[in-house]
Amino acid sequence: MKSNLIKALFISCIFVALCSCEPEKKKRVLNLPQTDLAMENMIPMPMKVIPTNSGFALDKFTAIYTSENADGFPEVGKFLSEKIHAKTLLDISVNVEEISGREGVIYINQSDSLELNAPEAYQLYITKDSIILNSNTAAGAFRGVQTIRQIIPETPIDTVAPYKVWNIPTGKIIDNPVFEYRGSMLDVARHFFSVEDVKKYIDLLAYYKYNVLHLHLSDDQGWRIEIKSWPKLTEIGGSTEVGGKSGGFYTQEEYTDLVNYAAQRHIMIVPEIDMPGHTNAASVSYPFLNGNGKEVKLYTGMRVGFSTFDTRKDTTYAFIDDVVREISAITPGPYFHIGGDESHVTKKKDYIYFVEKVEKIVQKYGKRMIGWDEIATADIDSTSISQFWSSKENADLAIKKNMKIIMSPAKKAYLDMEYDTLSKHGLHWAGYIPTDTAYVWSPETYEGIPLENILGIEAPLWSETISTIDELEYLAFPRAIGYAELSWSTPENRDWEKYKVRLANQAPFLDRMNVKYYPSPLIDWKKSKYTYKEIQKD
Ligand code: TNX
Repeated sequence: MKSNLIKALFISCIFVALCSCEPEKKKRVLNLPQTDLAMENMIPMPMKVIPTNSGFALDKFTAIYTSENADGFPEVGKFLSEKIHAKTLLDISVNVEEISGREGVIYINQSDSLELNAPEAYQLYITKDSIILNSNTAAGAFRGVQTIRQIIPETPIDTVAPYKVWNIPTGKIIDNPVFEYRGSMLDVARHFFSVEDVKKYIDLLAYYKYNVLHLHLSDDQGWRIEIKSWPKLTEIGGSTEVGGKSGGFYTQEEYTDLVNYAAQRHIMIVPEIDMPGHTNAASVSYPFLNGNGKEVKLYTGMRVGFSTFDTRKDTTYAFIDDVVREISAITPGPYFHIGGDESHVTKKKDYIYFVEKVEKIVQKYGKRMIGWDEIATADIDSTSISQFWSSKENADLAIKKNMKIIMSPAKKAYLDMEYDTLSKHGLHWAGYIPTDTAYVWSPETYEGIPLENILGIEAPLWSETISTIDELEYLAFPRAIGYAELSWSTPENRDWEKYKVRLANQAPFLDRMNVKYYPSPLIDWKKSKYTYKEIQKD
């Protein structure tokens, strides 16, 4: 594969030498305006940015070449080409041998350099003549591609050339995330969201370098994933949602489609089946599971903490075994989330017994268990992971057990909290979370949880108050963009005043993606000079 690249480089040099007299292709003599890579609106902010102040001309002569035999690299090249098209309407070829007419080239290289010895590290070298993106893994290359997307200007520059030129600032970027787990959770149980909606959310997360989407697939109000051995879960348990409208569910094929779509964007899906509480929908479908002693019926309200599985029945665990087995079989990622929160009507000793038994089932199917912070009250393995949402006491128990912790403190990281008293959607039991509060905190030091225990950050979006993609976007954006920076960028590279400007400049992207973000009054949102439609017209 390297030989192909060398060949491409060689041919392009000869070509440049031969053609430098041809006026049409002489774009390097175009006077590209000075640039400053350090002033670009990149989010998350990369680790190091070293500007060299000239410009790489992205135009119809540009081509992309990738390491061809390195796993996933050609796909990353194609992804970049598609996204360049979406932004500029340019058609950029990928790994096409014939390079006549090609001048500036983008190389996406698999590199074994020691400097890139981290799973998602990448380096970008942008000169007047080429963009070289080096990474050890396709995941790292994919993250680097997001950086390239973000520094392509929204509009072409004015040149005398008879074709359009986008002036990409030159310089060097050295980048690597602080946290290995950078996620958002979507609650598709309280209100169901279609495959198409979830894909759009995945696209937006990918642009900001997230690598995890946690799907909350079951709760009192709905069961959202087909389990072939227990069909009533979706027939009955999936039939409704909060507010009483009809619900929905993903077939295993649809779930697999989501898993693959996310994987193409180097995002892993973490499935959650919430238990032993939050299980009304399962118990309506199969009443033997119910442990609260009451008659179960479909529930479409917003209360929590009233349901529980019967934790002392063998059949309950046979059921859970099937559910974990079927979902694990179609989930390539290493994690299975068992919920475990707010089991207010499960006796403490039953809760502990339950979590310990379910941990074994999860491990039997080759997965690592994640659960909300309450699971650390049980005697579980250090390999299991606690998701901190409210209890410092539970976090301390997890630390004592040497467990890893995912940081999702409700007061800071809950995407379903209202921005302020005027918010159109959301709850406020953990407080209001305006755009600055969401950004100005340190997951590295929050509540004194030791850094070595922190696996990463996750921003959960509970859906009691939202039922459409527009409403989802209102709560998630712009805050999810800030969490992306908190989980990727070093504390030295985070500063609200500077971030605010970079965030304001996300508006053209969000508009182009038709994202109905909350236009926070704290941000001086940028209006784009040209609309996307205008670029398309001429
Ligand atoms: C608490 S956070 C819950 C969810 C609700 C959410 C609403 C957690 C682990 N449980 O069941 O949807 O509050 O903000």
